[in-house]
This record gives sequence, structure tokens and C-alpha cells, in this order.
Amino acid sequence: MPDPFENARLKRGIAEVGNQNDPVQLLLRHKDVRKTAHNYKTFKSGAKPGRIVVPSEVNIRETRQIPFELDPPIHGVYRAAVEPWFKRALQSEYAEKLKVLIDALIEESLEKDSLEVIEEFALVLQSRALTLLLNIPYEESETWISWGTHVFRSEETALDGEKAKILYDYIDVQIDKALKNPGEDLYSVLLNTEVEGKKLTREEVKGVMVLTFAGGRDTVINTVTNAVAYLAEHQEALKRFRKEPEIIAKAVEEMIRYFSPLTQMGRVVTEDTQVCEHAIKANTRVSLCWASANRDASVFENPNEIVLDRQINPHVGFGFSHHNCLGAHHARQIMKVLLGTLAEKVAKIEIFDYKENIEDLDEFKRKVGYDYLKVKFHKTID
Ligand code: EMZ
Repeated sequence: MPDPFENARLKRGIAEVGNQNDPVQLLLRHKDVRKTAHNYKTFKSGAKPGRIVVPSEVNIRETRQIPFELDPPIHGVYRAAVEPWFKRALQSEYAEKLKVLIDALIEESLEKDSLEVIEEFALVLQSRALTLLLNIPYEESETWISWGTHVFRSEETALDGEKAKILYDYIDVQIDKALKNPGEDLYSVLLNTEVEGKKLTREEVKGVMVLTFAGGRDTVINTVTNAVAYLAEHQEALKRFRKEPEIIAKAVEEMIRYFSPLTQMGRVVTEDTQVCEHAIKANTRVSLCWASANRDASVFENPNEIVLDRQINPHVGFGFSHHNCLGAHHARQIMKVLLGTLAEKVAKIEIFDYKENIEDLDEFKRKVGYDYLKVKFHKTID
């Protein structure tokens, strides 16, 4: 996966892209990205809902995503309230349940002569795994699978308000159900969560739920699909994971660095300022370009190569500082179990056909994954 930002990163460190009359200055260097992520006073997340996302979502939603679109100190209070739930992904029972689910999906896939990885594998895996994160019945994944890969995006338009409405209406119905019949699921838990002595409002619960659904969807789907494509092209990696399972955790970090499933995340500038000697005006947008920072050669040796056991890997693929990814534990667990199980059951992956998915950011065209990827999984002989 090529790095479209290299030249601009080396020459200027910053680049402007237009977006719905609200242009964004992309910060491209690892150092600037990390520094800016820390400085929440000058570079805020608590702007108009949707504005820190690139492309902007201000025209398709009003709900503030929580804790993502808040700033410290209140951000930390909400984050602390929801974080223990997301850390369940670290428990061994959680990993065991994921293993059962991934085993079954790989077994199913091995029986197919041709497998379209996005629709039949990555989307299915993401949706089934999400039932664990939400702690709801497995069957619910069928509904999410039927939505297709994009929640706020569709094939035709980058931002699809109609599609977003499906998710919003769905979440409303689920919140009503949990209000009537509280259980052990995330909706019920959130409806009972207190922040500063007050229960979360319905709108706040919705804000956490939308983030849980949207933030981990195309990102996880692309990571899974890119990993399958990589393993198809590097058969020796499967063999290596079989022999040295202890490197899998490192390989997961390295894939997150290299694939950078979320290209960037914006901030709104609160005062006239400067980043790497470029003036930035108040009330404009900058973005922390994780994908560029993750290929910064001043930090990563051989940045354009996947080094499966890379020793020092300060990547920002899950973001950085206060806002680092809440779903990262879940995502890492999925990827660890996936790589381990593929190594166990699959000898090689053959690619038949593919179409790359290229994100269009004006002068930068970035491969983020595939529109489709047709493969065959071949069994290991034991
Ligand atoms: C927002 C974002 C969060 C946004 C960590 O990223 O993910 C995007 O895919 C969504 O469109 O609304 O949730």
C-alpha cells in the first residue's frame, strides 16, 4: 500500500484539502501529529458535531458522538465512565468467545471455492464480533450484515444521510427496548451509567452507541481485508505465525501502522496559531493524518514495509493522547485471534480478482482497502 503523503510530508509537513467549503490542513509529520493531538485547548474536538470528521458530517448528523467529540476535562469524565466496558475485550473469556466465532467463520470459508472477502468475511466477522462488544445475541449480527459495509457512506455518495438514518432509527428502537426491558447489554448499561452524579441522557447514550457502530465498522473491515490480502501475497507469514505465535501481537501493531485504517481525524482550531511554521487561522480545521505519521521515516525504519516483528513501533494508527481509540482493545483482540486462527487452519490464500478502494483527498489518492477481493482459502494438511 503506497504512501501518497511522502513528498508533501518531507517538503512542507502540511497540505490543504478542500471539503464542503470547510477546507482542512493535513498535518503530516509524526511529531506534529502527536504534539497537536495533545494540545486540546488550541485544537479542539468539541466542535459542532461531525465537523472534526473528514469528510465533514455536519450535514448528516446532529448527535454528538461521546466521548469522541468532547474535550478535557469533561471528556475524561465520560471516557472513564464507559472505558471499563470496552476493556472487557481484554478478558480471556472474551478472547475465547471470539475464537469460537472466528473458527466457525474460517471453517465456513474453507468450504467455498471462491470467497469475496469484504461481504462474506470481513463484514460478517466485524458484525458477529460486535455482538460480543455489545453483549447482545449473536443473531442481531444478521441485521448489521444486511446494511452492507458503510454506515455513513454508500457506494454512490461519500456521505449518505439516508443510510445514516437507518443506523439512527435502529439505535432509537434498541434504546426503547432496553428502557422497557433492561438487560446486561451495552444500551442498558449506558442507560444506568452516571456521570457527575447524573444518569446519561438518552441523547448521550445515542452518542456513545453511534460512535461504537460507526467508528469500528469500515476501519475493522478494511484491516481484516487488508490482512487477508497481505497473507495471500506473503504465504511465509502464515508459516511464521504457526512457528512463532509470540510475534502475532507485534504483527497486529505493525499491520495497524501500515494499513492505518483511519486516514485522519480533524480538530477545530480555537485561536490563530502555527504548526511547523505554517500559520493556521482560528475556526478553521486541521487534521491529524495518522496514515502519513505512520510512514514517517524519521521515526520508522523501512516505513513502507511490513516488518512483522517490528520492535519499536510508536504508531498512531489508533490515534494518540486523550482520544486514543476506545475500541482498540476489541480491534486488537479480533486481529490477534484472526491471525492465529488463519495460521492454524489456512495453508495459503489464492487471489482471483480484486478492485482497490482508493480514498480521494484532492492531490492525495490513498488506497485504504478493496471494493472487492475474491480469494480461495486452502486448508492446512495436518
Ligand atoms: C466517527 C468516526 C470515529 C464518524 C474514530 O472514528 O468514524 C467514522 O467512520 C464515522 O463516520 O462518525 O464515528
